[in-house]
Amino acid sequence: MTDIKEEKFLPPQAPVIWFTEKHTPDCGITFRVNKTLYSGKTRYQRLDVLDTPEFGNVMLLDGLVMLTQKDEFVYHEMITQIPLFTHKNPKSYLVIGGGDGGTISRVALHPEIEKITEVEIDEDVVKVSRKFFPEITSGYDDARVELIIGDGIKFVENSPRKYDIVTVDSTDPFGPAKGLFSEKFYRNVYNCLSGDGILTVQSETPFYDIDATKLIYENLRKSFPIVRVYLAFIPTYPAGIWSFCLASKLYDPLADFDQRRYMNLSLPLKYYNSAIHKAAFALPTVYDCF
Ligand code: AG3
Repeated sequence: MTDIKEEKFLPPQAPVIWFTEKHTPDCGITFRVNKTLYSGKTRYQRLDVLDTPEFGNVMLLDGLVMLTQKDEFVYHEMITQIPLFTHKNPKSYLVIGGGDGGTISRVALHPEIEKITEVEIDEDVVKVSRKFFPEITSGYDDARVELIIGDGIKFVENSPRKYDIVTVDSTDPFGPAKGLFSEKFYRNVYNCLSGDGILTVQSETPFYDIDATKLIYENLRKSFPIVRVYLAFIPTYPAGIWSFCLASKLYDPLADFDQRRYMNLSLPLKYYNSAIHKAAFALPTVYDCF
């Protein structure tokens, strides 16, 4: 029998700090924290950046995990590459929200995109992200990107321009983002899209509360003829399984997947590929309501 090593029981050198986001009243996710890098209150929300040993820098909005350096690529690739490789000839892209830059940076990988517009309500999210997440905010330096600090809800009410793809990269459907999930907002987005346009939105985890995802899906169905739910594995979001909705006027994400363009471009992606494009739309039996 080996001796139990005494060092194991010595007190640690530095205080051990842990952060927990509760996903339900009865469970959550916990990170050990090296240091708090930023804490502040913006005009709209509380904003924190934590340095963690397992996930790198972690951004919280109102105490909820928005992204981590280690797994942000899954969300940002899946919300952008699925519509980009479904649309036949995408040239213009509108992002509502997405102040951390992860979404526009993945859109900017595409040479066929001529113009990327981002409408973010909270300028502080952009500034803090540029400082603490430099590798995902590089898109802001791309000449095709235009950043508008403003309210996405109002923007789509009055936009004279049409876009080939719109992505709503928002927080959860309460607080400042609530209006970004309504039937009326989706109708306005529909009107901002060109005749063969596509919208993608993040639609929460179906695992704890399927009704949240269902409501988003049903609100989209009121305006769009084609709405498909797809899933991705995101370790730091509630339940680790996350849903997105693709709403489309014409293209079907499976029938119209442009695999040839995907192969030809050979972009530096880490999660998305041809097999994932198709597999992401396969849903577990309990979610067959979509
Ligand atoms: N937006 C969706 C994050 C939702 C996470 N919810 C939570 N942790 N309760 C992410 C923004 C990334 N650009």
